[in-house]
Amino acid sequence: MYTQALNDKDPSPAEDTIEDPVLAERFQSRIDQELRIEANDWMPAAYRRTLQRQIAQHAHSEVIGMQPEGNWLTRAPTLKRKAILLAKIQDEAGHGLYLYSAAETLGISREEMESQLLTGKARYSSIFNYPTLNWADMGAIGWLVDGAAIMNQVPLCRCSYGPYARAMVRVCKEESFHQRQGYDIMTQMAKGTAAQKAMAQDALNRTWWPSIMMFGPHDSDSSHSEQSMAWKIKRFSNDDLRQKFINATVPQAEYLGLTIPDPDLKFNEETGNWESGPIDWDEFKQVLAGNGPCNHLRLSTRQRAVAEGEWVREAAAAHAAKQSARATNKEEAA
Ligand code: FAQ
Repeated sequence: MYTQALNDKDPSPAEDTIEDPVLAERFQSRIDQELRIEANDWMPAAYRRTLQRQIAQHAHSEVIGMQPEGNWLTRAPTLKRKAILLAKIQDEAGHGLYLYSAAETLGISREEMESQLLTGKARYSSIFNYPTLNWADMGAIGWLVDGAAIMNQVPLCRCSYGPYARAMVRVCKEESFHQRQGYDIMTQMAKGTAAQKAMAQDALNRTWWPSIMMFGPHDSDSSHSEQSMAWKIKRFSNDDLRQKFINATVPQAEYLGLTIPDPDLKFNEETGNWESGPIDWDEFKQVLAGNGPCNHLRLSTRQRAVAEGEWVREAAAAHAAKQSARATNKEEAA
């Protein structure tokens, strides 16, 4: 058993900075055989760091990602839409929690990850630094943002790291519901009055390019892809996933009678791909550098929420301590 053999030699995550070539070879062979790596298995320090970074970034995205939609909760057009949107946002919070838990199995604490987010050290998905200006944005987020997230995350269910892969199974099921609810909003609006259709088109115009950027830089500029693919953390490259997303989405826009805001978009008969026009990577870089339209708002809102929730966490901890002391007293008295 590889797991046992690896663990016998190096049971402690702290020791994995010593890169024993035999262990490294066995580790890669395990991956090549499509065997999962589990929390207690030996792993190269760089594999651990890559996963800590990616899973934490993913968790932060789910948590920060609640804000653009939360903005419309009080203004949902019907009670039914409000209930659906609320459930969706709560799902995103849940995804953040599974993902923080998955990252914790790699030896990083929730507090450390939170501190990295609150101090601006950690990244979260660029898409959440854009504003939500009309109700149709709720449709566009579900359709495009959750749609892009599913395209990226279904392969993560086969990620080589077990706790991440398993967390992704439920996340993907829920994202699938999110995508459908978004497309349902878009359908209603695109097939509604002229004003509603214009709102749907406006939401598509603003959300399209940021959604395309969610997949990350072109493969040629992606610093982590090659290694992450060799480790089977990533199963497809950024560009491959982006292309799959565009191919899936163009017919959906056509069905809605909406126009994708890309004058250069064209179908290549030979490859069967919808080829996009040039992506504005300067905009992407600006957003990653903290200069997107809502970076400051998203971070300050999160910082405020954490500060204002301090008393709740203190009260919960005090209550738990009281319950535990009572249980101990009862045991001693018995
Ligand atoms: N935004 O070498 P690569 C969701 C960074 S969840 C910000 O290609 P990698 C659900 C990257 O970190 C959405 N930063 O990196 C929802 C790296 O920075 P570093 C989140 C980005 O990791 C829906 C640098 O650029 N999903 O939407 C972005 O191999 C609705 C070089 O890039 C995940 O996190 C970006 N878009 O590939 C919630 C999925 N792209 O560390 C609420 C898991 C790249 O060198 C409402 N993550 N960067 O400073 C992944 O699959 C990967 O991490 C990628 C990036 C594909 C995002």
